[in-house]
Amino acid sequence: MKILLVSPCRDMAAKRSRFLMIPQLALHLLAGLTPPEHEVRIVEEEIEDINFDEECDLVGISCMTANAPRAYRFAQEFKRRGKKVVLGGIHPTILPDEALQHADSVVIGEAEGVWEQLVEDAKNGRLQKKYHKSCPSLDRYVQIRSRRESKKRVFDIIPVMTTRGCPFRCDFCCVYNIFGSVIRHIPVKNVIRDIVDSEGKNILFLDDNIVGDPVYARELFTELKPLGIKWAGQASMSLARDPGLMKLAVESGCRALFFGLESVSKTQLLKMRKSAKSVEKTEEEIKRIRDSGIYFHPSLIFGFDDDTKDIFPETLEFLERNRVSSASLNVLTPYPGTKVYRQFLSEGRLITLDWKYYNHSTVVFKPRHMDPFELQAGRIWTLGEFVKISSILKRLPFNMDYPLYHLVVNIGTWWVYRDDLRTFPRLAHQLFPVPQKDLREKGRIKPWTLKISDLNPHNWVKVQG
Ligand code: B12
Repeated sequence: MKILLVSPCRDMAAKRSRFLMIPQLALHLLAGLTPPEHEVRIVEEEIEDINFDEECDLVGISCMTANAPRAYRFAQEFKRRGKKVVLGGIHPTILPDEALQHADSVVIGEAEGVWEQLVEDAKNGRLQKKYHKSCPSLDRYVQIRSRRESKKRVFDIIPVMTTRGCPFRCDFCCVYNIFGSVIRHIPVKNVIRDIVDSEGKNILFLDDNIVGDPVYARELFTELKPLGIKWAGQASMSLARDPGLMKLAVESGCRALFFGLESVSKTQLLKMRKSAKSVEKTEEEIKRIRDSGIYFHPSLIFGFDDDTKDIFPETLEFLERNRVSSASLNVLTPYPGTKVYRQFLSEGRLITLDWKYYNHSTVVFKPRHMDPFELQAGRIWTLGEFVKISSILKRLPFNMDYPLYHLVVNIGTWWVYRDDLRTFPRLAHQLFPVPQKDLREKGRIKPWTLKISDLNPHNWVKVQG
């Protein structure tokens, strides 16, 4: 059989350059799991257009929530041309019946333990509607040859996942729906073999928390040391409380870590089921991580029920005070399958069920202490203030270990901000028509002359008064 594996982008406007693209690990894993008698081709829409007439017998499409509508359209196009289509990934796992309205079959959860059977069934014309194996073993070594064959990207970053499952059941996160809440590992020897086989020198670990199991992390970092690679990943702040492990991480090639800090609000930090003690403690931990030589990139979320408009200047102050070089500034997104989704649905607070807006940067619900327009504007305002030349330069002397990276990443964020500011009036018109109308009537917001000062939360009282 000829199998085509596809990953759609969110929308064509969200298409990034090949320059920045990281290969989609799920598709390469599927290729590795496929018995050798079948021919597999991978198409990542970010770097190659989809040809619906391409000759193939089975199409596998991977999607998250934000790109599910596009994945569904693709599935229908392929089906119309007589191809069998299977959907997989986080969104079809959470809403398999919705996905089945567009495809012949759905894989719920991980592909390991079901993909070979599915391919065999497709070959014999008896594809089942749903395939699922809960928490499959990850002990088998899956050789991923396609990673080297796929089109080279400029940075040539190799994605690797060493663990699955997350014990923190954060109200806003849906990861446990797919990987469960018990941490499972790929044996260290297989991870090392995979990295060596990939011939990559820049590794991106996709684990939700690379130090989630410190015993495993210690073994992994020790084995990584002789490879001479550089790596980045995601970790929890608990790393700062284990200096030995942090040192080992640096020695094994760790250069940058992404931390889900989530909020700088004291109430919110303490409320979340994470190990945070106080904002001051968190700041000490940030310093320790940075002093060890690891680039610190926090991810923050605006729009929790305790957040007022003060959260925006508070976050900006926090980032500048701690001389943070870069940060992901997101809005709370009630992904299906999460506790916040169920809460907002039952409280009638969801503004839209169009999944394309469920992307971490668009407000799709009514916040408790702001209106949706204000939350959307506040995020863009914070982003804009953070990437102002004065702020970039103020933070530069404290990021002199990587001055060029600091500048490049901030300029990149400035482009994101500029795009968000440009699309804001259209988005506001589509999603929050009432407040925008109010504001327009008051002569404050003219979409064609929108300026960052219009989004300043300090001006909102004036705007509404
Ligand atoms: C790496 C990553 C990214 C990378 C993707 C790079 C790349 N090319 O792969 C980048 C940084 C670009 C990214 C972007 C985004 N991401 Co992201 N990302 C992740 C992360 C950390 C790992 C994903 C991964 O590769 N896992 C490893 C593979 C092996 O697992 P997997 O994809 O789930 O695949 C397995 C199964 O799902 C299944 N499977 C998957 N696809 C298919 C297809 C078929 C046919 C079959 C049979 C099976 C199958 O088999 C695989 C093996 O078992 C996850 C968190 C997580 N723990 O998964 C978040 C996550 C997937 N991302 C998320 C989000 C929200 C986003 C963004 C919207 C964020 C933003 N602000 O823009 C964007 C959207 C990108 C887009 N497509 O438009 C959310 C998704 C939530 C949701 N319900 O949709 C997650 C879960 C993070 C979170 N905790 O909220 N992301």
